Amino acid sequence: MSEEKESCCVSRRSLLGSGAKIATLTGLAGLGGGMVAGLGGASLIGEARAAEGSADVAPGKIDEYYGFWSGGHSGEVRIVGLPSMRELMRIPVFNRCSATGWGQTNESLKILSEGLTPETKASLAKRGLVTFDQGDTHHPRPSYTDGTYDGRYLFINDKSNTRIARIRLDIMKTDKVIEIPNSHSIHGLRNQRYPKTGYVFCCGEHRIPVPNTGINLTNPKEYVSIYTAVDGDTMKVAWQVMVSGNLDNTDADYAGKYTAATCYNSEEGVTVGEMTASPEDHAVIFNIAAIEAAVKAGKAQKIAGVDVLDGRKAAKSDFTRYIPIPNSPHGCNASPDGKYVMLNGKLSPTVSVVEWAKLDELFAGKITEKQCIVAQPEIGLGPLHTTFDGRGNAYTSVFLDSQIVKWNIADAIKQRSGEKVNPIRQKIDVHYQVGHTNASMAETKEADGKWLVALCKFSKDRFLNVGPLKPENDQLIDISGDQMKLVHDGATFAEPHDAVIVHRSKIKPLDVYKRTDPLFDDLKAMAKADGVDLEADNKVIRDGNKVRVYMTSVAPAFGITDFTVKAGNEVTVVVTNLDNMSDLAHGFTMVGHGVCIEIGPQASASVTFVADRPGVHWYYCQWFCHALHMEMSGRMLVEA
Ligand code: RUQ
Ligand code: CUA
Repeated sequence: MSEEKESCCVSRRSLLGSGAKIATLTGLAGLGGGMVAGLGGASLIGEARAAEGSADVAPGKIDEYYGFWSGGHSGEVRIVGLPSMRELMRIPVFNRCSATGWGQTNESLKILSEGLTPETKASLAKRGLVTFDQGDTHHPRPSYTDGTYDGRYLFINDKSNTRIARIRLDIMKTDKVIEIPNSHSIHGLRNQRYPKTGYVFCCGEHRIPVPNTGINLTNPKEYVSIYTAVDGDTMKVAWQVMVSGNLDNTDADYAGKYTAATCYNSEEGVTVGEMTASPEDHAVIFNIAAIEAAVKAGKAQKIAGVDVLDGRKAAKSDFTRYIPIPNSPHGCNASPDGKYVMLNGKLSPTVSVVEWAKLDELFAGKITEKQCIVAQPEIGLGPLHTTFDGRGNAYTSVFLDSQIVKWNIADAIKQRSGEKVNPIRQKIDVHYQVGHTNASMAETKEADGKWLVALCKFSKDRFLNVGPLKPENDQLIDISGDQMKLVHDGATFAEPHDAVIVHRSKIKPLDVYKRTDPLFDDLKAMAKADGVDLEADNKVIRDGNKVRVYMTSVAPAFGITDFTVKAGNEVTVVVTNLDNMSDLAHGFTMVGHGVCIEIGPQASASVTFVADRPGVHWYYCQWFCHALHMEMSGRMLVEA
């Protein structure tokens, strides 16, 4: 496709191919520059045969869509190409990654620790930790400008430790992680669509006493759940609203005025029996301008340094409304025409359709909450999430029936007003117990109705038996025609809850890092204080018990091939990868020290450890970078 870039630097493949001829240590340094520019790249680029309705992307062809998959309790995000469903990359977020050193490099540890609350920091410190090494991701969502993806960021929640993270889409790496104070277990996450993101809306699911400092332990009636708006640019909490019931999922409109969130447990119980006793729960509607005005007017209390408003049912606030819907709703999905939000029934076989435009009248006191519901079609057993094709149809995942149900929104509205029409268009079996579903570009005003994924919780007999723990099954469905067609089964590991499908024209990742990236600012400052030029010098700085080793890497050699320290020294190794070509990552692994980090092309990274064992310890590059990759190594000599 014409918009695809041609790599201006040599590809890893052509480098390796020509490696035998040029693999002399002396001749290699020159490869870092533009000497062999123009080789490779272009022939690898082609177009997926998606237009034919085939999910077959031939070898050497590339996909039309990026899929961003949550990794569930693996704590990561995965990039999947569509329609091939090939897993392209994993982005470590809340997890500790052995391959890249995420959670081990000084740079990642700073990102993972700086946004934690003082209480969490103190608690971790007692265990000798600076951060958690685990997370439970559910809802990856890219940033928007004017109702469509702008390619800046992807945000994701960690339900297990009440955090959210931001991933930079230019380098596909996590750059910010914050814990949400006053809240407990962030589940639903969606972004402001208009004018831009803007706010990242986060649902604190479980109800707790606020502040959660030991008060009201046994008095659940005093617990609250908290809806948080984070400023996606600064990654600071903008405001919070206390809510009745357990917040589940949320979504924003296309006008920047309202968000909605589904809540279960309006009973405010603590056991399953108590939580499901009432046939009715609710969705909460948040009026953004009214919330901002209330904060400005000083109506919020400051708790943990954050403005917290009381939007609970009994408070009868002018910025929240409670729309009654059947028991235990789950998914909350805004339609790409900007008109509706679908509240998925879960325990009820229905989806309740709320019209955003009615909310003006609701807040003006002209209509009731129930009058905002314009349709309530019966979909099947266990409707969880709904997605869209941009042609007026909705697709709802039904967990108990193991189906994706296609239905027409306009017909569902007609049916509600008494007309004899059947909004259901087709039901297709999926395998099995589907959770989330999402279609290509469906969460933008550019929904294009080509592909849909059904993220099934069970795979049972669909794959080779791999033991008692089975993979999930992410299925691809072609929705471009009248009838949905199942075209692919994809085994995945624990546990993609949700995924978004983004056209490749929306994202422009880099091939190599920019040396001006703020990511390297700390290392540059440290090097400067040590009188070291990060991009040129290979130097060992001794500072009392601390040793800082600055080295460059150019395939296939480190700039320092041996350094000597004293047993007990705290060693910081800083590696700057001077190779300036696509796909030429190096690594730094220190044998016997649990150290293994990635250094991408033109990146710097550092790791700190104690060298407490006298002897010879080899370090090596673990990223296969060259015909002489095995030789890319050096020795740390530790004196007794
Ligand atoms: S939500 S299906 Cu987080 Cu449905 Cu998992
Ligand atoms: Cu550098 Cu392998």
